[in-house]
Amino acid sequence: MTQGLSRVSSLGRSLTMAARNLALGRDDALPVPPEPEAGPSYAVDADVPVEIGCIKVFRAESFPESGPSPWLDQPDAPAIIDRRVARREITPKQAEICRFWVENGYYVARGAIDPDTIDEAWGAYEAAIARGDLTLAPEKAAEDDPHPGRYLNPHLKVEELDRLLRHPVLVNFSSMVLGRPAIPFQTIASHKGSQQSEHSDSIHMTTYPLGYLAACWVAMEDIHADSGPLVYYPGTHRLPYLFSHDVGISTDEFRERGYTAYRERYEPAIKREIADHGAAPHHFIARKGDVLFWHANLLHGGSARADMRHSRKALVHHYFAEGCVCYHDLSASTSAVHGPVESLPTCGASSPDIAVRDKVVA
Ligand SMILES: O=C(O)CCC(=O)C(=O)O
Ligand SMILES: [Fe+2]
Repeated sequence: MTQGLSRVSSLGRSLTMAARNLALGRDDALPVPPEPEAGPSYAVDADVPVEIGCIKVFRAESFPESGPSPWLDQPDAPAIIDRRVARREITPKQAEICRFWVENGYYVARGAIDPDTIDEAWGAYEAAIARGDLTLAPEKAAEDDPHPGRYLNPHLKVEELDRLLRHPVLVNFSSMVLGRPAIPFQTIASHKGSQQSEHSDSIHMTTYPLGYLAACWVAMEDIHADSGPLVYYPGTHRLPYLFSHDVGISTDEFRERGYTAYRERYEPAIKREIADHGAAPHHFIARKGDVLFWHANLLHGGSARADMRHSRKALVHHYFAEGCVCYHDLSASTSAVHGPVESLPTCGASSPDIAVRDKVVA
């Protein structure tokens, strides 16, 4: 085994633990979040080990093609699900959810978060804004847009949002579909529809091996159909991953032109993918407390706001799986999700070009 890589060999164990702990809906007992595994958490038991300290440019094209894929992405996932339910490692209800995930790459958990928790979290967010602890940019989508813009990682400033990010239902669901303990990474709070073009979160939050990211969108109020609901395309998680390199965005170009290059080439490429595959849009018309979970590669975005007056209050959460390498493909920088970047091993005398990623909106 190369330096910096330890075969945690935790897939089966973590999965069982996570699945056992999963609970959805108000009838289930509140589960205990899975304990993080011991050991160097940046390491990964990849089928093709890499000397992580020698990766100079954290780009998808710098990594070999490698498994293991998350258990629900494996070709025999349905059979694995059957075996696990037969062994009573997951309940029949969880098996049904997992089968749906395999096919569709998402799951809607209605009423997964109780209204008091939602109100407490959003109230604390608004209070922090009122106190001036955080300031929202206007991000006006039109002259008559009355709602403020999004805020990245408000959980770092608002304890109640941090608690929501770590809510057992969210963490345990994510752990179940990832097959490893889910590590909270990033939050985005929004008062209004993002109108963000369709994308896969994997270009913003990339893992080695691929697929070890899960996201969820929590409705913080009832969502109006004219507010620009989240739009997602069932089944698109099975399309090939598309990275910066695939659309000709070099690290130099991203440094110089930032998201302009992304808008010029990545977004149209994704729209073409959707059209070529005839993928059908679904809109998340949610009630307060409903949660949409999605796969690392499920295409989604913010639909057009038909009526600017409607707010669309939401919290998005992103989780990486423990044990994978996590980075931002566009800027080729690592994510410090598993501890300080400085703690990554270096390769002999080389000095990896590693920068802490500080601002990414997925
Ligand atoms: O809330 C939205 O409209 C999109 C959010 C999103 O794409 C994300 O957070 O990954
Ligand atoms: Fe996204």
